[in-house]
Amino acid sequence: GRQVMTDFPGFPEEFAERYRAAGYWTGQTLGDMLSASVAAYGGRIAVVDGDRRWTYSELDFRSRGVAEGLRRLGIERGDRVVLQLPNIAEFYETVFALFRLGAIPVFALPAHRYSEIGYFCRHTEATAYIVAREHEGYDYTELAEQVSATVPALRTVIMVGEAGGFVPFDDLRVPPGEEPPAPEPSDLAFLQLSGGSTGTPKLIPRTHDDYLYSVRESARICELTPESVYLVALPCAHNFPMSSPGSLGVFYAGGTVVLAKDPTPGTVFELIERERVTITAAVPPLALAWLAALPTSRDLSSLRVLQVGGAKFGVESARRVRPELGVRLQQVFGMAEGLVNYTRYDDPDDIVTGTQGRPISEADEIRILDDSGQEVPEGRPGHLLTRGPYTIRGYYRAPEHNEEAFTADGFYRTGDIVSRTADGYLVVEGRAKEQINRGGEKIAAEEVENHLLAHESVHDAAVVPIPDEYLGERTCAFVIPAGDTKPRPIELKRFLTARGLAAYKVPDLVRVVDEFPHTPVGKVGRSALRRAISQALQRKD
Ligand code: J2J
Repeated sequence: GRQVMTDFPGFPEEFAERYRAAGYWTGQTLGDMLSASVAAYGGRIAVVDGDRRWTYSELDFRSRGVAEGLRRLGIERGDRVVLQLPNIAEFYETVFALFRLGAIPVFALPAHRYSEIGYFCRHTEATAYIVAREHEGYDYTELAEQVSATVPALRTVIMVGEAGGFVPFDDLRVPPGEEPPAPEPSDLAFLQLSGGSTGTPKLIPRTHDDYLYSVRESARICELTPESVYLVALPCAHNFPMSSPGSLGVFYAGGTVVLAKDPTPGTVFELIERERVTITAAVPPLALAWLAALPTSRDLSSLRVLQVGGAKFGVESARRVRPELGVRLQQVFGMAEGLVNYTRYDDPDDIVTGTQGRPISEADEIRILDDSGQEVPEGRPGHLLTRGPYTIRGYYRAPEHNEEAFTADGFYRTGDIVSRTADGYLVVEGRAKEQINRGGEKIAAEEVENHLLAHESVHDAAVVPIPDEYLGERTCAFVIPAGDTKPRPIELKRFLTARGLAAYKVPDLVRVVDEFPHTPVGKVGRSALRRAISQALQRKD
């Protein structure tokens, strides 16, 4: 079935017309984009995964085959398909197959477990789940069994590798069939994950038109060419390595995407040397881990650009990149909801190290407001709101949350506190949303709190960030016991893991307390809790 309008608020027609007239939206689909690159660069290498090297023509042929395989399994236009693959070439084969069919990938991460995957499947009424058998020592069989046993709408589980009782991915590899009718460029292309700040994860509906605009402009800003070799060290399904400029930017430009199976310096440096990688992207702790592994006997001389984003890269760290790694730093402040900011290659050093960049587009509307909704003076911190040609107007199937997260005139409340320089560069100063940014991995406080509240010995829970030298932030859960038995921290952590919560969301610290501080309006005083735990930890040092 086709998407119905009520699934999410799209761009108002007046804006869509404006974005088309300005040439931002070109009427191409992501499948068309690949076809254009096949026509121009067919014999060049598109994807490298270990010993596998696929040209553009091969990637295209394979994805057409997989599209036919999926069609034979009954997957059709508009169907949601939860995709949970590590950094392997099958990811791109499948994504383009789904784009061609007009089916909607839901981009889960390898770290997700039953709590997340079950929710994505149910909330989107997914008909299929595609997962790899093993990654980083974890066997996904049990997860897949649990999901297929508990989600009635799910008809098919497809597994890459030893598939057991599931459909082996190799079964999808049939000769391409008749070209399926192309999706509309204004259609929903996929659902991306939001870092979120609410009890349930939010899904982000992106259209072909809007996403391709951000991909094309990102490729231009990052000067990608057919000679570019981009290393995917972050999880390939995340918005940053997918589109800023990421793998899709590289496919648009005719370059080569190299997949790293893990982001350790050993793996990454070896691939940079072997594949002559020119650009890669990292979150701050990863960039620091790479810097800490220097000097290396590997030849990193091909590398030109290190992009860092996903969390604040402190100015002291930022200053180390060029002298120590010998490459240009590019800061990237983006969000899967849309808006992406880059420092530009010709920016002076103090902008590159001291800001998080400026928006992709002159059509990105930026508002920085104080608590009462008034514009703040230049250079002062305030709430960042944004609207533009590639920023969503609402989450998927979340009408109530959309009332809060978007203004009546369609601005997205990012929850980030930023200031703006005279030249229009943004500096991330903090956050107003109840979220922990654990080295780029986003954790919604309320989601973890809800899981804690399900424990019989927990009366109340508040999850807050605590500063961490390496990760930027870690997670601390404060809990008030129910009755006389104090729950033990290790027991609560095991409880969350057993409930199928992704490991990165399990609190690093658990503190059992008698009560929470409260704000004057009676809400839990999160900032007081944050201060209390930071001070207690400092006293310990
Ligand atoms: C501080 N905070 C940042 C930065 C993101 C490119 C790059 C990153 C993402 C991403 C992305 C930050 N400094 N440089 O999608 O295309 C925090 C902000 C933001 C949230 C979005 C992309 N870069 N952040 O990180 O959807 O709080 O996207 O609102 O995962 O990460 O998270 P996410």
